[in-house]
Amino acid sequence: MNPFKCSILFLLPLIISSSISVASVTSSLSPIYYWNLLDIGIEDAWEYTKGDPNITVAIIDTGVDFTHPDLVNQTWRNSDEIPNNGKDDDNNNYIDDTIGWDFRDDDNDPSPFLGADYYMHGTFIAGLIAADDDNNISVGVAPNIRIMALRFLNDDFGWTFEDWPMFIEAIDYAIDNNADIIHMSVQATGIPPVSFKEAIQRAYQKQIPVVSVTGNSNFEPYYVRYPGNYPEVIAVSSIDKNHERADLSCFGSQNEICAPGEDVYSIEPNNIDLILGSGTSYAVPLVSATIALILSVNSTIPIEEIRSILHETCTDLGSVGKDDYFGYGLLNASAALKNVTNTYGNVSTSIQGSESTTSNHIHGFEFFDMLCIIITGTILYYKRKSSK
Ligand SMILES: [Ca+2]
Ligand SMILES: [Ca+2]
Ligand SMILES: [Ca+2]
Ligand SMILES: [Ca+2]
Repeated sequence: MNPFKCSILFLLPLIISSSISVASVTSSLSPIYYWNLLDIGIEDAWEYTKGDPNITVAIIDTGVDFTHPDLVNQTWRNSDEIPNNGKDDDNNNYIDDTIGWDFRDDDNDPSPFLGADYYMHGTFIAGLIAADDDNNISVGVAPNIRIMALRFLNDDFGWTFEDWPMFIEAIDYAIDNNADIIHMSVQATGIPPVSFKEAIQRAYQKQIPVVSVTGNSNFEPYYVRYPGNYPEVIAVSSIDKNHERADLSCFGSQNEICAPGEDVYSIEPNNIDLILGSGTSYAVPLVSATIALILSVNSTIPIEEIRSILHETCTDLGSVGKDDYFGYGLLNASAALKNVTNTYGNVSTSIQGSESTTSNHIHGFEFFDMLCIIITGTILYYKRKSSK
C-alpha cells in the first residue's frame, strides 16, 4: 500500500461528521464509459468519500426522473412535508412538496415531460452528479448525496423573459429548503434582470455555491454567458478527451474552471440505457458534484475557500496559469479531496458570510434577444450500452 493510501486510513477516523461514509473503492471504471470521471481522478477521490446523504444538489432544469434505478436512492426528501394530504405542512408555500417542485407546471411532480425537447437534460445531469454505484447502469461523481429537482425549463428547452420570476422562485426554493449547491446548466442570451442577480446574491450570502456554464455560444459577441458571468457563480467550460476546449464552449475571464463535457455518457428518463451527450451542460455536473464531495468532508467550508481549493488543485491547461480558455484548469477531484480532507477533515469551522468578490465583468451591452433560449448540451446518439 502506498503512503498516500496510508494517510487516508489515518485521517478518516478523525473526521467529525459521523455520517461520512468510508467509500469502498469499487472495481475500476470502464475508460470507455467513464473517461470523464477518470479524467478528474474520481477513483482516488472516492477513497475519501462518495458523498454524505445530508448534502443536497438542487438542479434547476427540465426535471429529473426519480423512478430511474440510479436515482431512487438519491432523491432528496422534504422530511417536514407530509405527502399527499393537500396541505403545506412545513409552511414553505408549496403544498405536498416532498421531492422538489415543478415551477413550470406549478405542481409537486418535478419529473420531466417526455414530449419536451431535451427532456433528458436534467436526468442526464443528475446521473453525472449522483447516479447510484450499486448497479450496472451508470455511476455519478457523488453517488451518496441527494438531488433536489426544480423543474423550470419549458417544452422548447428554454425560457422567455416573462419566466424570470419563475427562475427566481426556483432559486429561492433551493435556498429556503437547505440545498447545499445550486446547479444550473443553462445560459441566457442577454443580461438577466436585476431581480435575478439579487437571487443569485441571496444564494451567495447564504454560502450556497451556484455552479453554471460558460455557455455553448462561442460566437459574437464573445463573452461568458449569464448566469455564469456573475462573479458569485462558478462558471465551467467544457473540454474533450484530448483536453482541447470544445468548439462551442464560451471563454473569457469569468471562465473559472473546465471539466470534460464532450462525448460523455449518462442516463436518461424512462430508460435504463446509457446515452451520449456533449456540451458545457455536462461539464458543470462534475464540478457541482466535486463540491458536494468537498462539503461531504466538511459542510461548513465557505464558498471562497471551496473556490480556492478548486483553483489550487486543478490541472493547468493551455497557457501557464489561469487563462480565458480553460480558467484555472481541469478539475482534479482527487487532489481537491485530498486537500480538503487534510485541511478540514478534522476541524470544525464556522460559516462566515463574505462580500461578493469583484472580478472583471462585462458591461455595455443590453438584451439582444428577449427569448432566453439555452442549448448548453446536445444528445448525439442513444443506447450505446445496454444495462446488464
Ligand atoms: Ca410545503
Ligand atoms: Ca403536505
Ligand atoms: Ca448505477
Ligand atoms: Ca492555463
